[in-house]
Amino acid sequence: MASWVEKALILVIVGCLLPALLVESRVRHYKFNVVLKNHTRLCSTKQIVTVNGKYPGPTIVAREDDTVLVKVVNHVKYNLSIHWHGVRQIRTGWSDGPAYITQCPIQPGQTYTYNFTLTGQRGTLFYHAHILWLRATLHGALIILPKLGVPYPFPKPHKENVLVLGEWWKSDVEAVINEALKSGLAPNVSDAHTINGYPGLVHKNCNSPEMFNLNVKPGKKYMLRIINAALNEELFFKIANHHLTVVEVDATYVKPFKTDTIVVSPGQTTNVIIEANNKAGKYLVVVSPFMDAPVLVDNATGLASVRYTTSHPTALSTTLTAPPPINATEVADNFTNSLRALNSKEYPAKVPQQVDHSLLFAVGLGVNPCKTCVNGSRVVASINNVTFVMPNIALLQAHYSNISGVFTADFPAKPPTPFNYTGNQLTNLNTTTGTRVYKLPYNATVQLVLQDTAMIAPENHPFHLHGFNFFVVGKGLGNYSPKTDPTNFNLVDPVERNTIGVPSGGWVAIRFRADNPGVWFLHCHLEIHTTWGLKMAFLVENGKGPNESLIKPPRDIPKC
Ligand SMILES: *[C@@H]1O[C@H](CO)[C@@H](O)[C@H](O)[C@H]1NC(C)=O
Ligand SMILES: *[C@@H]1O[C@H](CO)[C@@H](O)[C@H](O)[C@H]1NC(C)=O
Ligand SMILES: *[C@@H]1O[C@H](CO)[C@@H](O)[C@H](O)[C@H]1NC(C)=O
Ligand SMILES: *[C@@H]1O[C@H](CO)[C@@H](O)[C@H](O)[C@H]1NC(C)=O
Ligand SMILES: *[C@@H]1O[C@H](CO)[C@@H](O)[C@H](O)[C@H]1NC(C)=O
Ligand SMILES: *[C@@H]1O[C@H](CO)[C@@H](O)[C@H](O)[C@H]1NC(C)=O
Ligand SMILES: *[C@@H]1O[C@H](CO)[C@@H](O)[C@H](O)[C@H]1NC(C)=O
Ligand SMILES: *[C@@H]1O[C@H](CO)[C@@H](O)[C@H](O)[C@H]1NC(C)=O
Ligand SMILES: *[C@@H]1O[C@H](CO)[C@@H](O)[C@H](O)[C@H]1NC(C)=O
Ligand SMILES: *[C@@H]1O[C@H](CO)[C@@H](O)[C@H](O)[C@H]1NC(C)=O
Ligand SMILES: *[C@@H]1O[C@H](CO)[C@@H](O)[C@H](O)[C@H]1NC(C)=O
Ligand SMILES: *[C@@H]1O[C@H](CO)[C@@H](O)[C@H](O)[C@H]1NC(C)=O
Ligand SMILES: [Cu+2]
Repeated sequence: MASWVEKALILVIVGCLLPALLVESRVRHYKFNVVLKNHTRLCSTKQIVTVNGKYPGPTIVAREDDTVLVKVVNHVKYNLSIHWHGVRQIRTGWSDGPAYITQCPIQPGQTYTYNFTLTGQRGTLFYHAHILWLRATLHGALIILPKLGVPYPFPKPHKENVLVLGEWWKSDVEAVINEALKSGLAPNVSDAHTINGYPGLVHKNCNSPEMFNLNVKPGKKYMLRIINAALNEELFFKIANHHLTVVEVDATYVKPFKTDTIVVSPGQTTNVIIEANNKAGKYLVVVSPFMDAPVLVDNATGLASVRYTTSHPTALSTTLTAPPPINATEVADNFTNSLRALNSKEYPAKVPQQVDHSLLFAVGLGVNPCKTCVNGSRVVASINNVTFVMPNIALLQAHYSNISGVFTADFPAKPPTPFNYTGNQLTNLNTTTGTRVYKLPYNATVQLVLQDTAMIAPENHPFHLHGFNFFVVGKGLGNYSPKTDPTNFNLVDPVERNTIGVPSGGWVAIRFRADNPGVWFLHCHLEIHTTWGLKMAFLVENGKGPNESLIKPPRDIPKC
């Protein structure tokens, strides 16, 4: 034990060194000029919305405990907001980003500085626009390194690479969604899947040489930070002749395991380690959609390569691999069922063992009347029969300033009328509309069962919760049984993440502690489903303790 004199001495020394060595480096400044950029892919040029002219956008790199300041300047004609996907934003909901939930949009010509601290998290996350369909091209990686001097809980790889998976439309994405909203039907699917912005070799009658190559040195290990930034498609990812050792998902460590194929939903991230232990050559990387429901998707395979660097760079032969079939549920399940929290002494899985609020949300599609639409009706989506309507004032602002009439705090805890959720339900397809939130006291524990419905068709919905990580304690097919299913829950080392796929025709159970005051969006991360209303918000009240309240809004917070 150090005496008080020693402690005082240490404080003085540290106090002198910190400003120079640590404190300065702990605030990371970024400037995001959001601009239109002419971009050519698939042999056609169009204007896309980008950060600093880049697609994908620049990578943010920071350490755990750092504060990140991103000054966003809107130079485009669209309203804008940016979400730091997976960042907990403890007490800083003002910097979370979903438009009309935590902030009003940054209007053309305006500026807003996001200001958040990376507390208790390390790994790969990403940022993306959270308004309209702008996130199709406005997205990029957000890497949180461990604190200085803290190692990874696995051997340090030789190098690290970011692989951002995306979707490319030849048309303007806003035209695509506007056309769909007008007709009431599903939007056009994308024309290509991209890897770091490139679709790969020959594509849909366009002989384009553009492809991302990952150069590796024989014998070395590489960590790939894989991000699904696609709008509407879950993706398989695979590399010819290379095992993937999975070490982290959604910026939480997992018990490492080997697999050939991973599946990543929009909003999810996965870190894998590969070893360059093959003979010199090029190895194909394939990215292809996973869809186990009768829903039309873009079936084009995105291609990249892992390229061994050799002293003779010519004539490397390429080893091919085929992606899994589009409906390979078994392959997807194999991967997701293998995920377990690391649950070590340093990184314990703090799974809530008791539940204060037990919620059952039926999630799926519906059909509502629409006089001007093609069929006289439009496809919608709902949670517990509520199709969420976006307010005109951000919910967080309405909550903080006690503005009434913006939302009601009566979101149903369970479906208003229970039914055979996964049966052939072809009646009662219409829904109610409303801006309803579910209120939670500070520090309450929540168990939320997300139950898919077969309304129109069952489908896998990747659900994303803002402001929290949650534990995935159980999942199953058919209808959730509150009597028998909880006996099989994993309350020891369930995977911890921020986005989880509700199985097609099944359910998933998650648990979290409401230890972050604010208004937090919960929504399907298939952008079309969010657009159709598959979303709601939790309102978490302030606690009584000194660090348990939402901070006051920044001075430059945009106004509606
Ligand atoms: C970018 O594209 C727009 C129309 O798509 C065109 O008017 C403009 O000239 C292009 N700019 C450049 C620098 O190529
Ligand atoms: C960022 O937010 C913190 C409070 O969370 C505040 O102390 C700090 O001044 C802010 N920085 C800027 C540049 O606004
Ligand atoms: C959607 O696809 C249809 C059929 O291919 C095409 O006619 C239409 O122009 C497309 N819409 C957009 C916005 O690209
Ligand atoms: C994708 O779907 C189209 C239309 O259904 C089909 O013609 C094509 O062969 C499919 N491509 C692949 C790679 O499966
Ligand atoms: C996947 O689709 C193919 C072609 O439609 C079909 O033959 C096969 O049975 C399907 N597999 C599964 C597991 O549903
Ligand atoms: C599931 O994983 C096991 C072990 O990794 C493997 O042997 C099996 O082939 C996999 N099955 C599928 C369908 O991928
Ligand atoms: C709506 O119209 C489309 C195109 O005309 C048709 O394919 C579809 O079956 C219709 N859907 C419903 C629910 O009526
Ligand atoms: C629900 O619907 C499914 C599919 O039609 C059926 O197999 C199942 O028996 C139904 N369950 C109940 C409880 O009615
Ligand atoms: C949803 O609400 C609408 C409007 O009240 C009603 O017609 C419909 O039956 C409800 N559907 C379900 C599944 O509860
Ligand atoms: C729901 O649908 C039923 C029958 O199709 C119709 O009578 C009722 O008016 C609809 N309700 C709403 C709120 O659209
Ligand atoms: C939150 O609740 C847990 C019990 O569920 C308790 O142990 C803990 O002290 C509480 N934390 C705060 C900050 O109230
Ligand atoms: C941009 O946001 C403001 C504030 O909510 C709103 O008044 C305006 O209509 C929006 N502009 C567009 C083009 O949607
Ligand atoms: Cu969905």
